[in-house]
Amino acid sequence: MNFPDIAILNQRFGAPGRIAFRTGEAGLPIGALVNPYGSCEVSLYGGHVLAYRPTGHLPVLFISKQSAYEPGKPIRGGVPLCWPWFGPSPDKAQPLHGFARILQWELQATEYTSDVTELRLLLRDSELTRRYWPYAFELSLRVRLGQHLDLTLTTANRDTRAFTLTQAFHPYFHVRQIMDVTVRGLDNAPCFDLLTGQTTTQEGLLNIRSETDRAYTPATRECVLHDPDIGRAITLTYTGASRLVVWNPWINKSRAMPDFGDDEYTRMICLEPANTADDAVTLAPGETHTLSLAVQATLT
Ligand code: TA6
Repeated sequence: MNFPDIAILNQRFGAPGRIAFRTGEAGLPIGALVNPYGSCEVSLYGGHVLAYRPTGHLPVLFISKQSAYEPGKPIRGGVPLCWPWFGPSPDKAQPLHGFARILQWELQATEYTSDVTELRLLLRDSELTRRYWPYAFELSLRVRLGQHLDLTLTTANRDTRAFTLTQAFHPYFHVRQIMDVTVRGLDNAPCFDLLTGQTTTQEGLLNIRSETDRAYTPATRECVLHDPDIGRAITLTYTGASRLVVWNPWINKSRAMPDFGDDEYTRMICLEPANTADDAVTLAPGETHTLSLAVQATLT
């Protein structure tokens, strides 16, 4: 995979003290955004937010110490983008969670004000993408670092045919101890358990006590992750999707994942705004759809 020249990226898109590009693990080009409210890092490979740290906080996102950083493999942690399918591909023969997170994205623009630092990336259809999915599209990601972290993923149908997609932001949040955290905002939400195939209703706060892989349909597009050990609440507010998937691999699945430490399940939880199969998005030629997520951390 040919990565862009870092010196040229800094010359064209850098801004001293605010935006800088560097070579990360395995030579991946990374954009580092800074402003008075915090910092974040974005890999151009995969359009992948790797890190987010508000000023005065511990890191908000989790990255596995055993993650792969090589073309064709997703980075394990941060905010993987699941697009144009969430989960297995319709024909079960393509990469899990789509191809957007395993391709190199184009850097479109950067800008900053006193309060916000922004980076915009673009993925267009190509001969390579058409091997996975036969449609013309433009997929843009906007990362805005301000008093919170704003992610915006916009799909444009550039084809002559309609297409249907499923998608998700798949953030891995860092927690001190999974057994101590709770998730608020899912009370009374219908819940489809992907492990059992059963549909239930969430009663009260969500605790994680075993492998968890559930798609909730909450009444509101907001939930709060409470971590009493860190003394922090992380609020997720999202639009463009009606499902929230909650995932923790727990012990056995952790041991089965080569790019994930056996005990790393204790220090992460995925809370994923998603258009799942029963909430898929169909776009006619020329139509667009936006999935957005705001992440705000507050000390408690
Ligand atoms: O979001 C839940 C899920 O679909 C799980 O079923 C599991 O596959 C998880 O995503 C991990 O996905 P990844 O591709 O990051 O290993």
